[in-house]
Amino acid sequence: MTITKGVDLEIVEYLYSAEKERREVVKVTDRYPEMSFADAYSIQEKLIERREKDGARKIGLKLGLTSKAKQQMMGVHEAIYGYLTDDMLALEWEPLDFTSFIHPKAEPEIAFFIEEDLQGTNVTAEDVLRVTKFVAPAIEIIDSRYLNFKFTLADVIADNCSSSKFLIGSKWMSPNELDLGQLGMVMSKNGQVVQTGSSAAVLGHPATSVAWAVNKLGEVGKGIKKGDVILSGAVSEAVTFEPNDNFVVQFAELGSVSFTCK
Ligand code: OOG
Repeated sequence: MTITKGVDLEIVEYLYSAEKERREVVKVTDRYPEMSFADAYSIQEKLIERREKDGARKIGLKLGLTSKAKQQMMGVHEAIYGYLTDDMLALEWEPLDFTSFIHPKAEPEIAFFIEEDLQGTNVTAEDVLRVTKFVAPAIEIIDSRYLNFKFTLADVIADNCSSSKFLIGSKWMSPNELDLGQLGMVMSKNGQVVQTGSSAAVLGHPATSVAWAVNKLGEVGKGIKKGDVILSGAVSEAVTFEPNDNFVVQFAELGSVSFTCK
């Protein structure tokens, strides 16, 4: 670790206040270029603890940079993970308030509902599917706290991987009932198709993505828990939105999920 004790908590307050005050801020590595991935994950943990102090509850995980396209864009070879808290859950029938964001983007995702604790460093996609009760269509709203949505990998990890809100569609299915590795997806904005993709974009199979996160957590003696919801990573590029925009994400077999922003 290269970031000293005390400085980590300053960075936590810096990012937390940017989120609360809906302000873009200069990225952390501009000031602390030495911030390592280990530092960044440790800051992320403390940022979540800070949210918990304010009443938020950890309810699961999210994956990021799970597509080859996005990894190439960032010049990295690894995915990243962050945490979901209960206050991030948004509802399809309640318009999102644009003023609660900085510069939000929407991305299509597949959510996993976990029914058994799972921990280890050799966990496979099959293990993940065995402990998954349901999968459901989801939308993640990402809203990086950094200026112009620009950051290094360490910056985005510290910023809880740009997490902001997420929505879950109403069709929940057992992963055994569908071909989860090859689900077609169409995302529309105000009735126009803006992204198409396949669940295969998520590290070849969304369960592989979840297994990657479990193994990564396993390295630090952690795992996923019964009751967790996990967003397995974007199926396509993220798309920006403005007040009055409406999004629908439609998955083959798995149904749809939508939101409107006011
Ligand atoms: C990082 C998080 C992206 C995903 O699924 O790739 C993400 C970013 O802000 O691009 O959640």
